[in-house]
Amino acid sequence: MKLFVFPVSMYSHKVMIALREIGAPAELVPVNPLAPSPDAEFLKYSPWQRVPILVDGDAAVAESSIIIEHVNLSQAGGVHLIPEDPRAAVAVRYADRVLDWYLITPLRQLFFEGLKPAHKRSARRFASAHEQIEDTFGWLEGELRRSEFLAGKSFSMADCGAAAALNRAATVHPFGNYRQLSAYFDRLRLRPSFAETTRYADEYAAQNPGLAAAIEKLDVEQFAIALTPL
Ligand SMILES: N[C@@H](CCC(=O)N[C@@H](CS)C(=O)NCC(=O)O)C(=O)O
Repeated sequence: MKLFVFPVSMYSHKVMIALREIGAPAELVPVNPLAPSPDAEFLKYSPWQRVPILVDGDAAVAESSIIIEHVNLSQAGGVHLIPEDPRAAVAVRYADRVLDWYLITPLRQLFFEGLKPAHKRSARRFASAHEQIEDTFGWLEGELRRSEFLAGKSFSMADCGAAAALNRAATVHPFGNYRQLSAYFDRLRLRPSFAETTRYADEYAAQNPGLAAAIEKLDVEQFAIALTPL
C-alpha cells in the first residue's frame, strides 16, 4: 500500500495514526498539495489535489475516514478502529464527522486565513473559526467526562482524528480550562502511533525550514515557504 500525504496535514496525520494503530504499514509518499505543480502521480489519483490518498493494489481511495474504513475492513483480526457492533460503530462515525466538520475545518480556516496577505485577512473569519473550535472543545469535554476515549471504551477512528486535530489546536487555540480535554490529549500523545507520526512531520519540517514555525505563528511570510514544492 502507498499513502500520499502532506507530512504536516491533519487529515494525513489522522490516517497515518490509524495505519500505525492497526499495524498496516504503507509506504508514505510525501506531496505538497499546495504547490503550483504537485506530483503527477498524485494528481492522477486526486483530481481535487487533496491528501491523503491511499493506493492499495488497483484501488485508489480518497477521504481520510474512508481510507480508514477500507484498511479496517481488510483486518481479519487484531485492532479494529471501527467497532464490529453496529451501534458502537455509529457512535465512532458520529464523533469522526463532528471532528472533521467542527474542529479540523475551522482549524484549516485559520491556516488558510493565515496564508492570506495581512490586508486580505478577515477578523470576522478568524473569530468565527475560533468560536467553532471553542464550541467543539465544550462538546469534547462533555464526551470525555464519560469515557477514556472519545467514542467508547477503546481507541477508535474518532481518536485518530482527535489526535491529529488537537495537535494542531494546541498551537493555535489552547485548551484553556478544558481539563478533560487536556488530559485526553496528554494520553493521546503517549501513544507510539502519535509519536511516530509527529516525528515524521518534524523531520519533514526540519528539511523545509520555516514550515513548522509558520504553522505555529500562522505568519504569512513564512507560509510562503510552506508553498515551496517538495
Ligand atoms: N475530506 C477530506 C479532506 C482532505 C483535505 O482537505 N486535505 C487537505 C490537507 S489537510 C488538503 O489536501 N488541502 C489542499 C488544499 O486544500 O488545496 C479528507 O477527509 O481526507
